[in-house]
Amino acid sequence: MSNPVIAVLNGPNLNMLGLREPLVYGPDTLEDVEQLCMDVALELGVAIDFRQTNSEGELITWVQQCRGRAAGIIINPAGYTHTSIALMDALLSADLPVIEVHISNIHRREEFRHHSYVSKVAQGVLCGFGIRGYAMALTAMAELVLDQEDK
Ligand code: CA2
Repeated sequence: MSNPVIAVLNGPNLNMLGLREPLVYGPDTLEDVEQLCMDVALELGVAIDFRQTNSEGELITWVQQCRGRAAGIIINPAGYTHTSIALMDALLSADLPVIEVHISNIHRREEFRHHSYVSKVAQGVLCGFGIRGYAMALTAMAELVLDQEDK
């Protein structure tokens, strides 16, 4: 059988990683994050579909398209984390395991970043580990989806 596909979806402004605010988000670019995910996925025996968009609608369309195509969703919803009931609804109806990732520790930052709509529908949340959080999420997701395949 072919390797299960894990969607790694990134929300608005994450295309600016490494280009601005290195003190908050670190020096790595989104390309570095994608390379890290590809390396880890290869080791784990999963495939990844890595994307970034600045549009809420496009992010929601991608989540909808995961149903039947992907085995799980890793998402850094960026600013939509704290605002988007529509994204939460889409994740819920995708009926797939969801892991939420944030590069920074959102709970050490401004009050408005402390609440996440996405956490309500996520299996787990990783925040504050920098871009390593993506690798950790992939490891956790691979365990979930490969376990599921055995059943
Ligand atoms: O810590 C994270 O990963 C966040 O999801 C990043 C979002 C922020 O709104 C969330 O509260 C936490 C912001 C992404 C913007 O990333 C930039 C990176 C470099 C320069 C400018 C923005």
